[in-house]
Amino acid sequence: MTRILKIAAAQSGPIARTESRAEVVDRLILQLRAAERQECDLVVFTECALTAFFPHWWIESEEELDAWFELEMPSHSTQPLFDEAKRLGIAFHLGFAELAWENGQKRRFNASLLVDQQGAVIGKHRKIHLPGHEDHRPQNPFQNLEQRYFEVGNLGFNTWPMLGGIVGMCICNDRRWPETYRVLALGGAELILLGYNTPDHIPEHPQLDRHVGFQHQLCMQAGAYQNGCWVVAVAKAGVEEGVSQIGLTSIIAPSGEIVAQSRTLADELVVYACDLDEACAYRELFNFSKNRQVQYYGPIVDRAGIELPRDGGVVSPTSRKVLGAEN
Ligand code: CDT
Repeated sequence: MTRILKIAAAQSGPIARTESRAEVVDRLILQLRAAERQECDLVVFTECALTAFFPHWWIESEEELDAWFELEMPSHSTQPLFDEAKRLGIAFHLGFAELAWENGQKRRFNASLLVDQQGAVIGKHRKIHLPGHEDHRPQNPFQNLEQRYFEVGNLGFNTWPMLGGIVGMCICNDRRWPETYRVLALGGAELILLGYNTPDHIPEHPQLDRHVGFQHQLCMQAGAYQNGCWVVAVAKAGVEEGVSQIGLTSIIAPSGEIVAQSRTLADELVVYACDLDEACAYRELFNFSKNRQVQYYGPIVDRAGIELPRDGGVVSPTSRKVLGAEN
């Protein structure tokens, strides 16, 4: 039995601040239908796919902030997307800002859902690596206030059986951390889905701007190869409310090769028939259970920061400062 999944990475162009959920859902439904015409099994939408990316703005009013979040999923305005996907028999991935009540407490997460071909929600991820800052930086051309508006996800990195394979999710900045891919791969992930909003300018480090596209690809290509899995990464692209974001929506094979990529900064479907069994050779070569030497990996989970060597000479004060060491 072949395990070839036809996947549509549904890149989103900019969403205006004034665009309603219903208008955005109409755009997503058009992409679903285009994917169905190409006989796709799965459509992957981006991070916070239902609105403009509001963490780029300083928002003080709690009421105004709440309005950017979804209180339920599906909701009145997103139900048509779920209905249409079910009617077409297409599974999908959708990123959204989640407002949850847990133990009587209001909580905000940057989340994504996995919905099967029957329209049932089978998985949820809450973004774990939140980029940006909490403080107001009005001197910057735009901000990234994810650390102010979202909590660190409390669900971990999970995987789910779907469409004959094992699927994992992460969100945007999660893709830059090798731990993400390895934990998902240890959960059996053969296919990792993610959406992202990545500006092409880093206000605090403009000297890095020329690497933004390269580093976006680098981390995912390495993650795919080192963990023997497919990665499907979907952008919110183009100039949104004055913030210019990269496109480069990519489908990456377990070889680490980018096999399909977007060519525009607008709504665009990137389609590829992904053979999940292409991962077999890499899984066999690395053979985790035989060759991983977990007795030497302790520091990865025992501590977050850097511990300097105690033997063999004096650590320079510059190294100490640059590394932000804990000892
Ligand atoms: N949304 C999100 O996580 N964006 C961040 C911006 C970081 S700037 C290099 C990202 O990792 O793409």
